[in-house]
Amino acid sequence: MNRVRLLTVPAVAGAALVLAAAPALASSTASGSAQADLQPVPVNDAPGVGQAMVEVDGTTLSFMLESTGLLADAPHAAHIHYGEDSMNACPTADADADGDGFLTTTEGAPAYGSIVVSLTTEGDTSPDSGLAVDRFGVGEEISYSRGDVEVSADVAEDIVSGEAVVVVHGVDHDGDGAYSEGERGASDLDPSLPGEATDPALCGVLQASQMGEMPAGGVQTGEAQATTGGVALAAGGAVALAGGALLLARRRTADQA
Ligand SMILES: [Cu+2]
Repeated sequence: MNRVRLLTVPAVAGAALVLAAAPALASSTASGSAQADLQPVPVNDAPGVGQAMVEVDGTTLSFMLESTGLLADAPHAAHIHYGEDSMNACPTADADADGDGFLTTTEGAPAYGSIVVSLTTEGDTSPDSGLAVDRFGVGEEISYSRGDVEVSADVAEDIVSGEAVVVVHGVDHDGDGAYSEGERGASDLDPSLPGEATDPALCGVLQASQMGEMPAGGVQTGEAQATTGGVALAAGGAVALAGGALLLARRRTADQA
């Protein structure tokens, strides 16, 4: 990389070039894509898996969310979480601080932070819609996407930098086929809802793909960087394909069970 930088110094030495490159760099800082492999949250052990993909273009975001195996006929709230002081990670079993055998959304917050985007199927996507249970995916097989989600520049940056986390909620702890208070009790987020409706089921860190780190002005820095960009693109494509195949394989297993 040092060698590349040395080679490009003469290219950006001209003031005109620097001025021309500035707007392109500014608009590309929060652009890129990220994907999350959604796995069951420890302790809650919901029987499901999923995948999320997010594309960021400035402050506009598009996303795709898929999950399979969660409680049938029940809404599954889903969000992008982030916290400045959080671990930017999914919780481990230690997060069940009180050891009651239920890992609540609040207990997971030190790992993944709070809601920054509500991944609703329509309408508002702000944290205000975090529990808008009539606007999330429903049931065992969930798959939807949106392309018109406006976020702040900070949130866009957090996603592109690979620090945001996708969480899908709703766990039928007692296996009675519905969200019920039972032993789990009321939700820590909204006492009018059973805790089962809001407990985190699936979680995955939104890993930024190399593809998103290729600056729009990269062409000006010469052939060396263009080659690197090509390799990164190929790698990103392979990851996406592998993720899709994995999900399909799991789905088949679930169908057979
Ligand atoms: Cu959430």
